[in-house]
Amino acid sequence: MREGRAMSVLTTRDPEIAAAIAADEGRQREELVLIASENYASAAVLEATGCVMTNKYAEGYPGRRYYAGCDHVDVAERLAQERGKKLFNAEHANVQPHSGSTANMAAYFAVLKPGDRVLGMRLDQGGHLTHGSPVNFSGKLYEFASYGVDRETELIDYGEVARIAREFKPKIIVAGATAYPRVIDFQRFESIAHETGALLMVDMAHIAGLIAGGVHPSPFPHANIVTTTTHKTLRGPRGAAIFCRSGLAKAVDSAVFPNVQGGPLMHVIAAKAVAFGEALKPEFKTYAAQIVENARGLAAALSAGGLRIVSGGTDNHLILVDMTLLTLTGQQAEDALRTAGIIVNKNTIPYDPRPPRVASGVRIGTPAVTSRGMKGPEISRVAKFILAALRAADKRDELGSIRARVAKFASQFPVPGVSDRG
Ligand code: DSN
Repeated sequence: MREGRAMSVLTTRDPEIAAAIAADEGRQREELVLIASENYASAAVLEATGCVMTNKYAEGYPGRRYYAGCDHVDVAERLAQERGKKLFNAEHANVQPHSGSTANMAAYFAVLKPGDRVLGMRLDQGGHLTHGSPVNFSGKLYEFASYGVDRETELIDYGEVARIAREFKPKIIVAGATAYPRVIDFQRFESIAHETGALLMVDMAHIAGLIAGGVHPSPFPHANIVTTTTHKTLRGPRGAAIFCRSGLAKAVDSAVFPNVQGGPLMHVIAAKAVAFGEALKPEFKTYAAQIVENARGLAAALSAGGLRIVSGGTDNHLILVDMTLLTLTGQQAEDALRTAGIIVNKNTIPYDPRPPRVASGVRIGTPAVTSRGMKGPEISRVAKFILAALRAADKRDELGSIRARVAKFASQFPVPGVSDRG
């Protein structure tokens, strides 16, 4: 067991934390993790994340650090950079951002001045806080306009993107989403950016693993800057990276350090290198294709069970399910599913009359269950559990008995990186 030695030390020295970690391992084993942005990192990624490189200060970049003793962390960071560039066919990689938000902040700082105009996707139709929400630094520092999806098709309205871009004249157009189940046409975004004199930034955090696996079109070479997290479909450690064309390399690097961050997390950078290496292997393509096949299978089964799937289906790792037909809110659906051991998040649907804290839908993703080895037949079981829990939303006893069945079912699948060595 990977955790054997480390956990025995922790169990003795800090039993409270050891117990909390063990309990979360149990939760991850017994529940169905269907949060679209979560995944299971491999044993190798976990080992690197927990390694001694956490002890090292390495402000700067490989070969030009502000501290001595960086030879070995330089090896790790160079490997992460090289593997990341190869994986995404990018000219330059910065692997230091601690999170998706700091990656987006650094990307903006690299090319914008405060007050500059940016066009991004509406948060309530699938965007992200850092794409211009007024409660986020992005909406406070820059002047944002936003585009959304068509009311009928629930697909990105590229005509609207072009219309707004022509009028608003943003310095950057941001493409990328956290709750959009369809292919994003980066080539189309590029031509709109080109026509209106904007730069194109792509936030590929959710779909990076699908792009790496060749099952979603790549933002390269269409975008000027591409940001990503490393822990979602990519299955790496919690963190982020920025890729860009060579011409922007200097601006991006100095935006990350020293502008936004100080010392990089070298243990996490080592783990990013491991994850990029894993994603370069041929079997990652099979994994990425299975994520999408599972999401499509889940959408079809839930639709056959009477639920409305936003946009009629999915092309990627997630589905948005409208709970209105069941007369449940997104919050009620999330609660019922959680009680049954099925973990999703409530989510607004396009043109949602309800606020985000209540919402009318749930977002369901397949990356984590795919990492546990689930395929078609298991996804049918998952859909049956979901439908049963939603129909029993106000019956706690029934939800409790579904929870027991879910735990028995889920426990048959190893938790990657913990109960196996995968
Ligand atoms: N919080 C992430 C998600 O769940 O989509 C985005 O940062």
